[in-house]
Amino acid sequence: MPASLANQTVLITGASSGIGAACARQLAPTGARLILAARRAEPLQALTEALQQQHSVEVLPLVLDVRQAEAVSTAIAELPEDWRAIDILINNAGLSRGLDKQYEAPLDDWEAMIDTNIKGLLYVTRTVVPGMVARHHGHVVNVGSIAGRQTYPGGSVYCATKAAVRSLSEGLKLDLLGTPVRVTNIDPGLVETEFSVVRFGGDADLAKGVYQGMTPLTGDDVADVILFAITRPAHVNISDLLVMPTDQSSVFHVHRRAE
Ligand code: NDP
Ligand code: 8X3
Repeated sequence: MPASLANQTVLITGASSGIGAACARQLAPTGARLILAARRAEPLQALTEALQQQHSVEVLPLVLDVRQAEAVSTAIAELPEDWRAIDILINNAGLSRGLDKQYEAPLDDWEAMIDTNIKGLLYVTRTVVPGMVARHHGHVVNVGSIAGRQTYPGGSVYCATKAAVRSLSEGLKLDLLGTPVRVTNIDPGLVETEFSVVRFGGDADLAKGVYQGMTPLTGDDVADVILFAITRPAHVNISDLLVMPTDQSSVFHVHRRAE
């Protein structure tokens, strides 16, 4: 039987769109209390209001750039007192920038991906997990990618950041052994969100082409799996999950129908 999420405080990073927003929508009817973090205030506010109208859910929007170590620790330390005991952390904020060759890519793109996907995830983890250990209760979900398991041309730095997420999940689970705090790593294949629009600097046509002729996952498909992982009984740790579209079997194998 799924464990109840009632009164569990859940921090979702990258909640302003895609997988993070889908997690928020699916968690809203469960009785969980939601802290929705991202850099853009407007979509966070819109989601907060929509969820509050549709469900009797407590939601706290938190404008936060996970790349800023000090801002992360201050933001968590300064949460209203009854929001500070975070039970579930969904480390989902992340991005890719460009598809340039490793020997040609703009350095700024590397900095953005490494600072967000690796260092940002670490800053949030470092801030939140000590409280979980002290309270003998908690669950960390890290969103990696199939790109962390297989490298594709032009993707080497993004892929490396997601391989790092995988190592960090493994390392956190090892370091938490002997505590009841759980760690789940989830690696999705192609998911149609704002991800490719961000990767291609706002070029929506280029982004659309990534999913052309195939049926990608949706943010909701991934949120579904995350909800499964966080509702297992306390003695069950779903450590590692790969979730792929039926139309995709590896980063190199995507079945596309003529349109
Ligand atoms: P989206 O672009 O739709 O969402 C990314 C989220 O991350 C946004 O809410 C964005 O919010 C947030 N974000 C980015 N940078 C920062 C930052 N510095 N501080 C705080 N929040 C930030 O893409 P997805 O939903 O697809 O991506 C979510 C995660 O899933 C990422 O880690 C991605 O790598 C991973 N993933 C995606 C796949 C895909 O095919 N889409 C497949 C496998 C994994 P804002 O801009 O408001 O800060
Ligand atoms: C996102 C999936 O294959 O576009 O992590 O890198 S992929």
